[in-house]
Amino acid sequence: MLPRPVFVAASLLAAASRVSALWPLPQSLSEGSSALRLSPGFHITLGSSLAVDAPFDLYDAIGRTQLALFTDNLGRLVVGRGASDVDAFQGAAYLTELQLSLGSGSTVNSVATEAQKPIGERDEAYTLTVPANGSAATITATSTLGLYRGLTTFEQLWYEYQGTVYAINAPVTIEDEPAYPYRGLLLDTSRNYFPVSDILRTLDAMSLVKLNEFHWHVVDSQSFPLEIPGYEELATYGAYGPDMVYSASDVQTIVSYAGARGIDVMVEVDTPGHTAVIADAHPDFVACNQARPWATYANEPPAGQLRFTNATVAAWTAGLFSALARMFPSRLVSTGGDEINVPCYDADAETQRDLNATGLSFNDALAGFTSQTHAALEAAGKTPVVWEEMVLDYNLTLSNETYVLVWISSEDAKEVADKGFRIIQAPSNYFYLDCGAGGWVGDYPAGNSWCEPFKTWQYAYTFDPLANLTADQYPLVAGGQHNLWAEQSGPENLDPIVWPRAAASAEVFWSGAGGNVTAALPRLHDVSFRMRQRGINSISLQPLWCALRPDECD
Ligand code: CP6
Repeated sequence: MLPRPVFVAASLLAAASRVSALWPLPQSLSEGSSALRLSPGFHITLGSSLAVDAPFDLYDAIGRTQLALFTDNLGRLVVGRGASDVDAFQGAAYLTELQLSLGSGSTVNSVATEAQKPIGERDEAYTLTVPANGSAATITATSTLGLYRGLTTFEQLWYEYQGTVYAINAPVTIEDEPAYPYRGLLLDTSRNYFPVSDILRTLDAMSLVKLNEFHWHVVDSQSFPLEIPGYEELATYGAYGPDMVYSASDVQTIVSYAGARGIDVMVEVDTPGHTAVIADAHPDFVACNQARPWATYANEPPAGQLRFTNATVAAWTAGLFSALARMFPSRLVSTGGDEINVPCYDADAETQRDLNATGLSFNDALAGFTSQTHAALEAAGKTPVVWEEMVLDYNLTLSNETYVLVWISSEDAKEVADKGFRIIQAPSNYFYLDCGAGGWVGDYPAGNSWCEPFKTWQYAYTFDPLANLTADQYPLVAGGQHNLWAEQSGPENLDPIVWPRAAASAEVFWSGAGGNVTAALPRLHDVSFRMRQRGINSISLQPLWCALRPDECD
């Protein structure tokens, strides 16, 4: 007998009936039990501090919010699809105005400019009030980014039933800011290509749950779909095809679409491993290019890694990072550094000749290469980001400003913190979204795959960002991210494999903790339904029957 699936208990739904389905949960929330209707003439206004010079992307966000409120058509799921609320909202007051204002003395920047600030300087705090009597609702903040986050929360207060858009929890007061400044999602666009429209839709979904960093793992060993000014040959020879390239103008589209939604774009060119594709344009730059058996020289086919011991290669790579730095306004750029295959370099006569000629150890040569690429980034005003092996396996002396992505295991954060580095939590045992098909050529040995166990949203939701750290190390944790490696993903399964699972880390890192999955589930249903209303194919987590008849679905 298979175990019977467990759906939401009616008692829990009843208990949750007056709780708004906000996601992520705000730091502080007070709500009443009065109904409020959104007036058909509802409009969003700007307080005096913004009236003169509100940035275009804030106007744009206001327009999107106004539209979404009347077009999302989200029936109330937490207490059924609205029918039980009808009595409440008959005769309720109408809300006609939401006023946005910035605190006095705040600088008026675009939302994008605020979102692209260094980690720790991003001001996402806001206060939202919705009176019960129909007088104006307010969002106040000290940055346009805070106002933008407030708009996102405001949208989540409203439901629709038979043409009436209503809330049932007025008056509402929310004071909110993120627990962690970095809340990301990694997308790998090398193993399989994703059209720009898929990336834009992913950015929409991210912003609905207040994620603020798109970690774009744009290239890898399999394909090089990025056109970099001065380095165009990489995409010319390395993309899967001419129609599978992100042009410089595509990058601008993605960066500004993200910025307008409060999201920074951190690009990664993984080095010196994961670079086989560079051989298509520069065969001399790559060791053990497509060597076989590939499993000896790489974790996935094809084998091939940059000859980092070669001075020409190192200078060329530093130049590539300088060019990359000019394409992206973010202060963060990742130089990668994961999964270096040492047998590949051991077998490469050129690398061995370089090491002999310079007298450098493997680690010292790698340190020299990395300091050259990092110096190029620092000269461009960027802060480098690396995968954990750079500091744990190779013990490179990097600037303490460097952010280290912990991925192999959540257990490794402690060691990174002990070395004094700042941490981005991206552990495979909680936050890896890949593996839809349960096995591919890269699973070696077959059946012993990283796909197991499947990482449920429930498990991700129990992640403790501060586990094993001492209190004085807590400030080193910048935040964290879900990751979609795309060996088994493409446009066809992008949304369902990411959403709503990635909402779990969004709440962990905004609210500071996840934890109780049973209490979270009704809110996550709303996340998923709202995403679908916006064209994101977020999956169902229970039969619709349970949403229609919550009292009977236990
Ligand atoms: N590609 C790159 C990958 C992975 C990493 N880097 C990866 C490794 C192990 C698992 C999943 C993905 N496919 N460039 C590791 C950061 Cl389980």
